[in-house]
Amino acid sequence: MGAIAKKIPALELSANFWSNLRFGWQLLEFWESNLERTFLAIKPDGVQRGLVGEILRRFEAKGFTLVGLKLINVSQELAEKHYDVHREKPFFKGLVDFITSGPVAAMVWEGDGVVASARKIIGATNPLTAEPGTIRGDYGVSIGRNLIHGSDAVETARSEISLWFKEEELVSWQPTIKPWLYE
Ligand code: IDP
Ligand code: MG
Repeated sequence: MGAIAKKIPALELSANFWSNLRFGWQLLEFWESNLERTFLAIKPDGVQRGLVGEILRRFEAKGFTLVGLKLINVSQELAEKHYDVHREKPFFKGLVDFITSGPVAAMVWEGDGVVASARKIIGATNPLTAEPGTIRGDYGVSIGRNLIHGSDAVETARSEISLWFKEEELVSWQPTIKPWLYE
């Protein structure tokens, strides 16, 4: 192939062409399905309290697919961008101080309807009013220590994923149990 490709430059492009085509096809499949991705982050209280495993387990057990995961110290800049919609709120400074105070487990999860479903699994913003059975309802007692962030809409998810993750940090894969999860 190499020798022939040297003689015919057009063929040299072809390996790239097929790989681009495959990537494009996967993208198209993702678009056409109801597959969504959401951004979740276990805040410093969740990490400090040793709840990373328990929280991951809930989303795994539900049937969602983990496509991105990293433990990071959040910079001031990232924190302020992430919470930009709350910039004018009285709790903004406390929120940014808290999210930058210790490690955060940042994740991207994939699945049909995962954005809204993850918000249900997480529960209401105030853990005292969050339903038992939800993460905040089961493990929290105060609004400023509510353990986990979850994107509130598909559009928000898209921008939060690109804010927190580089494209190459996300892994597309096909869970072999899929036929047992989806009709
Ligand atoms: P959400 O996390 O349920 O989407 P948002 O209204 O987007 O809730 O608020 C972002 C975060 O800001 C909350 O998760 C919570 O940690 C914090 N927060 C919201 N409201 C208050 C408040 O009244 N006092 C202190 N912190 C708050
Ligand atoms: Mg929010």
